[in-house]
Amino acid sequence: MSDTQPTADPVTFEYDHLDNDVDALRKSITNQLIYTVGRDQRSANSADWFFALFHAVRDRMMHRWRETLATAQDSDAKRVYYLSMEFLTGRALTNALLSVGIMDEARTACTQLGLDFDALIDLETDAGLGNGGLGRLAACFLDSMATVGVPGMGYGIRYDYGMFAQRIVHGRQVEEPDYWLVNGNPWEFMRPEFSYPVHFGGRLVQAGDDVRWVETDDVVATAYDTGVPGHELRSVATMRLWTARATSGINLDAFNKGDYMRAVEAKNASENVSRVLYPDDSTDHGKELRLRQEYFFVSASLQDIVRRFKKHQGNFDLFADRVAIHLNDTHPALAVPELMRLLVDEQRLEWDNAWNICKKVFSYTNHTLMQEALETWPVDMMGRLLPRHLRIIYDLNANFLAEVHERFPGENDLLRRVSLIDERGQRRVRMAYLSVLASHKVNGVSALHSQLMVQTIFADFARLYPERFCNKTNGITPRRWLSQANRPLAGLIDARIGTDWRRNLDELAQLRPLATDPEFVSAFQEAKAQNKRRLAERIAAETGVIVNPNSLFDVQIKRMHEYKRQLLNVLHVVTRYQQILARPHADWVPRTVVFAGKAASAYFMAKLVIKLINDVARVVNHDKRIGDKLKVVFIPNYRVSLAEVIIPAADLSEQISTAGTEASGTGNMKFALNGALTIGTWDGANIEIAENVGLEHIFIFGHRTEQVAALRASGYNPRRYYDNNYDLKTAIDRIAEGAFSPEEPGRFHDITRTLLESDYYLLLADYSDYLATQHKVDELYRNPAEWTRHAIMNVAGMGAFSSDRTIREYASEIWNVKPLFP
Ligand code: 26V
Repeated sequence: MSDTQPTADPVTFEYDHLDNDVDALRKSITNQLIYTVGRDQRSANSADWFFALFHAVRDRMMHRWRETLATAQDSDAKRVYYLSMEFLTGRALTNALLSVGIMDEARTACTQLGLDFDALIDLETDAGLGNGGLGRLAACFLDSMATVGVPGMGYGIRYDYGMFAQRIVHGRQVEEPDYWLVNGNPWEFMRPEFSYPVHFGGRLVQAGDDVRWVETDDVVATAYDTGVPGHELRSVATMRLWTARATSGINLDAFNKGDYMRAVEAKNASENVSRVLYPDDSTDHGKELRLRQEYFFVSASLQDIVRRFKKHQGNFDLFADRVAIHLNDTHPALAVPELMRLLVDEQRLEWDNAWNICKKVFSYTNHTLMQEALETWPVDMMGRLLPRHLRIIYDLNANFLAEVHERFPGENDLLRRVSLIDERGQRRVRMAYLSVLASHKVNGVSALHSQLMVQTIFADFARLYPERFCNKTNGITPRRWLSQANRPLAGLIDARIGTDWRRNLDELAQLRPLATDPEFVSAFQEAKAQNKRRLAERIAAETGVIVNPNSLFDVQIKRMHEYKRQLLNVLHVVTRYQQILARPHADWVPRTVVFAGKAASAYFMAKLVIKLINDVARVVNHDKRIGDKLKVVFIPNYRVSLAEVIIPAADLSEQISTAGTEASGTGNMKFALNGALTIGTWDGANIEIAENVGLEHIFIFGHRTEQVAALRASGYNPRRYYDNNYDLKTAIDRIAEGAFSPEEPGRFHDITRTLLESDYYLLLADYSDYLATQHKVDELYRNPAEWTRHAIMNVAGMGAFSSDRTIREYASEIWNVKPLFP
């Protein structure tokens, strides 16, 4: 049964075999083992039991999923379609267990069956269909849409290979393919009835005003649906991911000529479009396969949206009342010309009418100001691959530039600057400008970022269309990032203020008076200690390094990027190492500095920093003179499920990007919600975290955005800092001399040279304040009650950073949709 076929006789559900008590669950699990997995108790291995458990849980979501779809269908409500190249959902089982509310029952049922429940849970592979923040945000948003009851759907790509797995070999990153589907994905439903042809190449034939796109190479997109359960199963959102299939099973022409192998190869090639996630979020490489991916999923999604609309409504005047399409960054920006193509070429609407519909339907979120990550596509590539879309973009551009010319006659440079086509050098299509032009709302992801966005990359557009620009500060789902990841703290909070905070995070404010309650403080400390012991065990298992669970856990986990300044953290570590050696008997606060994060495979500097961290770790950790006073670990293969273990154990959260570079950050929110104190710059959402938890409960340091600009404008000279700061000079010199790479002293020359000769991200300028602030961190840590008071005040102040709040704001101020299940 599809989600659009009303049945004559409504199906009534038989719930009796889906009770949530232990007996019913145990029965379900064993039935699933036999009937779905095809094993019996005698032959089953733990993977078989995992799938059996999974299906037993999934069954208990199905009725709500069907009800969610039916309610949305019956209500004629406007729906949100969230288009995203990435959904970094991680694991689904624990989340589902908590959402259905059968965690304890499932554990008992498994124990009764003689199974190790925690080991089973640990068998699940992460769905790593994203690079980092942007993809994880999309996953939190689906969780919140399901919880808040915003009728919506996420559309993306079902990559065969997700984010690569990272191994560390001799201190260096080695990438391995992540074939996450190898054992099957028990969570998804293939929907072959929702398959659409996607065209590439070919040429245009013009007949009067009519343009036909002919002789195309086609691929078929087939839908796979995954249910995303909201809190207490209030509703279940749908994530629909597309996979590529060759149109005809094989190339018939080659087949008929008797060349069987070539026939099958062609089929393989066209299916490559959904093969692999691009693992680089730092530079726009303009690779053709990436453009194909973008168009592939956008075209399938839009055809699906138009089909669903037409099923219930023939009249496109109502399209914008029923449909909101959100562009998660510019990666789905081809949705704009694609909707124009569908409306004009296929549905035969007038151009102006179609364009007015587009402008009401689309909205767009910008996630980065980094010039090198802003997408542009060579005009000739787009013309070859998507001639119809290039033509549409040209026509839109001509109309747009005419409008600008009329409003600002004589400003010819303005026309050149805002054109959808960058005419400097090789001509390129500017995807961000296309997205802004088509969207009724464009948002940034933190207050600072949204402000900088209209002052820098979109300054001209903000002058043309000031009413379009707004801010929607990011958020995170408290279900995964507190309830699920931090059972000890969640349990403690439940005992004091009840359980409602899971869907109303503002309730955490009730913890404020408990920040000095000795009983609560010590229970809070015990929860943290428990999480730290768990992480210490994990570190020992993964790296062989033994860390002291009583040391201060200082954590920086995120993608490796120069602007995020992991290297500044390393400079602090090296300085601390030197200082401990100089004064071994001083009263040092023991620290464990934890790093994790992946580098894009071609990002030389980021990879060299990983090597540096590992080299420093090797030297420091083996230095007998240091002992417990300092340990450094790099935990390999950072991913969602690993973050769920690391974050609850952190004392200190490193959010140290150069001011003005981190659009928002969401890791910063996860740490603060779990009772870590932040050491951070005045950047992204750090600022709003500071404002919400209180400036006295956070460690802010470094140059602010205006000061960064001023410093650069005055001709920044990193040598000045190096020459004038003994500790800084020593740290850099030690690295440069090969103190951490005696077998190859020049190994980090590229790092030290860049620091001294350009230092674009101003590490040297922020070093001394960073060190002074780290000193304050030590001093506070010596006073556990005071430290914990600050930590509790952080948790208590994080209400505003629930992604439920973010989604409600998008719903009312951008999408204009009302929750269906209020
Ligand atoms: C960029 C690119 C560049 C072109 C090719 C492929 C590709 C893939 C992903 C990206 C993503 C870069 C943008 C991004 O992830 N931004 C992050 O978004 C988070 C959610 O809004 C935010 O918290 C982070 O601060 C921001 O860096």
